[in-house]
Amino acid sequence: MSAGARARIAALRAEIARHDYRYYVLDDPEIPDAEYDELMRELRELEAAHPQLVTPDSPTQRVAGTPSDSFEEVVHEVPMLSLDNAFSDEEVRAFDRRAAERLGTDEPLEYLAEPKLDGLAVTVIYRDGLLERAATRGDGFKGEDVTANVRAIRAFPLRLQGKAPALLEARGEVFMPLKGFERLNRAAEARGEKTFVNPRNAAAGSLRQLDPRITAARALQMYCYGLGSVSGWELPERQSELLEALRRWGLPVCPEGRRVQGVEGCLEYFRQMGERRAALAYQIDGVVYKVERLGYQNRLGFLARAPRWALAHKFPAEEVMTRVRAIEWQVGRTGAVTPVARLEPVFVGGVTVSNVTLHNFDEVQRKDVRIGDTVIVRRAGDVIPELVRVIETRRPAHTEAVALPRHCPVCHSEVLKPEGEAVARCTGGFSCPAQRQEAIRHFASRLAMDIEGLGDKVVAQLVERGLVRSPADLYELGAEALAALDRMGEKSAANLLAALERSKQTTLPRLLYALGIREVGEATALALARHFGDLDALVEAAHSHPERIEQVPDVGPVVAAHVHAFFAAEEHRALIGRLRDAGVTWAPFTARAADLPLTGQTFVLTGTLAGMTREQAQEALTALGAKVSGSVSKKTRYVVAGEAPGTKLAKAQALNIPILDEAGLRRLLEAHRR
Ligand code: 5U1
Repeated sequence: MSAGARARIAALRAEIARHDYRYYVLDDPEIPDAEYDELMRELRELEAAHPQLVTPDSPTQRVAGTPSDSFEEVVHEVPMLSLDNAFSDEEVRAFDRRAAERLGTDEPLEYLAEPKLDGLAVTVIYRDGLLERAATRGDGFKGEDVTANVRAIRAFPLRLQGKAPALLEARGEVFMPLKGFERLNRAAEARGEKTFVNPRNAAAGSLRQLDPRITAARALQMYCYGLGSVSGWELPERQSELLEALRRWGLPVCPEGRRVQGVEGCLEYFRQMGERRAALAYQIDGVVYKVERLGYQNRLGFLARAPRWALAHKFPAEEVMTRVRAIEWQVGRTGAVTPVARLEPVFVGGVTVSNVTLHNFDEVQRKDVRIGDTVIVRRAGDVIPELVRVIETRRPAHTEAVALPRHCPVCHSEVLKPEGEAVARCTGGFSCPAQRQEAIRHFASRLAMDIEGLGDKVVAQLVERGLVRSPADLYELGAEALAALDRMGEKSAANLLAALERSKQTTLPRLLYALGIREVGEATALALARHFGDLDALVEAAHSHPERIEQVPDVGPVVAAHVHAFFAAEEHRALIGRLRDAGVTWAPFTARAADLPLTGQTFVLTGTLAGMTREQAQEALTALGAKVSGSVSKKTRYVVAGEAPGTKLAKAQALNIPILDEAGLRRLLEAHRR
């Protein structure tokens, strides 16, 4: 093999990495695209001639392997928390006051202020300088493994520059600059394909691609703003120094970040960014302030799902005017009849809005929304759109106040609104096709029986054609009937039958949740399963000793009454019988320690939790396999801190152990419940 080829390959790789760095990190490209492409072509040819010289960090290896069928789940070692939001100067001042009080300082705090990018959060692990794994945020505790796609994005170096730590987990936002977004949509339009509604959706859609070649072809950028796990590197004293270090290792960091003094510095930065926002090459929805000193960040710790040392200050929600074309009523799984305003479509907050929920009849009356009204609609960032108010001066003549329908718009059964309740309900129960459809959708959903391939459109057809009236009917469907549905071929029908077959082996908590008992969500289903152990014991208690249901932790009289009523109904007992006959099985509920998600993890509890006793928290954790210990050590996985925490919190901060507050604990428990 020629030493010349080896040296040229090394030189080309270094040159290409340098151009990636100049383009993505410094935003200062040195050569035109055509020259860059020429370097890549030469490298590809040399590697083709000398395949033994190909290494995983070569830029030719960004897109490697074949498209996958799905994304693997990744558990985040350090949870990816979110940010608290502020919508006014006053909220920012309150945040700053709280931080200063907690720290016991009178000096103005220093902050690192930066734009809040409208993209999606990712975390990327570099081991010994090499890109090892990348994942999406997911629910903050578990995300999806998107390594193959992140490798395909040129903004991410495959190898860090200089002396990198043994382990570095960089966190940031992947986004699509506006030019790339417009180009992507123009190309989609030219091909007659669907366009993306906004750059954030385009970035998310491009990253969550099963084929990394598609990701590679999209103009994605990334800016890092923080860290997850790190080892082999002593953290600096300041947030700005941390970002500087990331940049030195070759990771892109937003160039707009500034150190600012005190809350006035923050607000001034916010005003400036507001003015510059339209001129930026990417979309932002606010700015983020972070306490600059990492020592202070540690002392402030976390509250709920967000750090106490950082705040997102959002730009005001966009408001637009439009007209109400109609007010329709939708019927949900439990018969709730919900008003929805159909609007003349308007573009607001980055999406086209043509419907908004009005929540319930009381809300319609309070806002006095009428057909034909001109209304103000608001949408901020990722928040669902809302109808703010009616402009009464623009109301056309002869409108009428909206009345609650007396009969269900779907099955024509009577609609009742109990005194004192906001929600009106269709009394049709399972005879109402809308309730039936929603009940079946719920039964099949991921956290319930998890029947893959039984999406909304399939369920709607099954109900409309009268093939399925009760969830038990699902298990009697044949391949022919399924294959005859719209957009369902033999292959999909066979897949759905296999998914139905797989779903028959389930767990008691899933089954209880799937039954759709009113007010019985996933957590209550788990509590009921844990308390009664098997379904017969629960049914027996519901019949003969309803008071026993109230003894289940977190179950009050209202939920207990719903459980009682559910199992008292003959049709529900028949449903359970039919499910059993169809071969649906669930083991009695016993915690098997070895299989549990938190096995091997030690938690320490300190302070008082508002919504649960220490015993309940301990029980919930141990049920998931965790150990709960009385003292903090290096081996502690999390410290759960309630109000008025003791010295354990300080010790955890000194040891850099992640701290969860009550909401964080709840989210962790939810994420791991099965
Ligand atoms: N710019 C920026 N965005 N952002 C989002 N910084 C930042 N920091 C975040 C998040 C969720 O979280 C850390 C403070 C934990």
